[in-house]
Amino acid sequence: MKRKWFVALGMSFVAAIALAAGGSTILIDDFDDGNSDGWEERDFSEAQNGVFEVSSGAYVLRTTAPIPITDLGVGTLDADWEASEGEPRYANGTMRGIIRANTDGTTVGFSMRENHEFETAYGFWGSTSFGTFYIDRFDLFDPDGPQTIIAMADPEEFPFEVGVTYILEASLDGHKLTLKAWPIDEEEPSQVILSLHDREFDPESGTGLAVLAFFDPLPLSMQGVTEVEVNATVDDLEFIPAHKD
Ligand SMILES: [Ca+2]
Ligand SMILES: [Ca+2]
Repeated sequence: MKRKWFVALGMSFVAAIALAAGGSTILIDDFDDGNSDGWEERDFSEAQNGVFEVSSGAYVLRTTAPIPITDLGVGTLDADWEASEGEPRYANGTMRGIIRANTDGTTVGFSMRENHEFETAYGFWGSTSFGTFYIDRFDLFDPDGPQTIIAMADPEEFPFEVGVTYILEASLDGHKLTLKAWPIDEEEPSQVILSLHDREFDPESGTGLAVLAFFDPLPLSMQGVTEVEVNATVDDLEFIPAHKD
């Protein structure tokens, strides 16, 4: 017993050093209570057949039938974590969790610094149709279209594949954005996959954290795909503030 206690103390000491620069890790949700209380679930697809389920202690966002890739809402199923709304500590930091695309065509990941008045956000995604990870800026009222992809990884080097479970780390600190991801059964890499500066959305622009599933119509249409059944799983979501309060 004594030894176990000693080991546990050593572990927490290591964790304390790792987090010394920022705040303490905040559990967003592990869904082990079997419900999605605290999440506002919204189906932005035209098809309107999306469901949000907590099954086997994880969160599943899926459409109940294939939907055409011409759907103007690109099959978007959006779950907003309500506790982050209007809380400045969530504007800078790392959102971390498990993601998996369960069907070909599904894109899944995290949206951060969401603003629900102007409908703006940064997004960090794994896309089965691009076959890799990317970061975008979302601005619903942008005349050139709501989505601007601002960084994309090389699918040869950093593949994102259907049925594979990854850990995704999406980070925002001021105007620096990074994305790190790796298959859960592999060792964590030392390097991030994507890193860039973007000045479009300030930390003051929004604080909302969300998980989303949708599809990317452009690569799908180039592949001759006409419809997608969106289906993604997320779990073990947490947030590490970039700065102490
Ligand atoms: Ca869980
Ligand atoms: Ca719950």
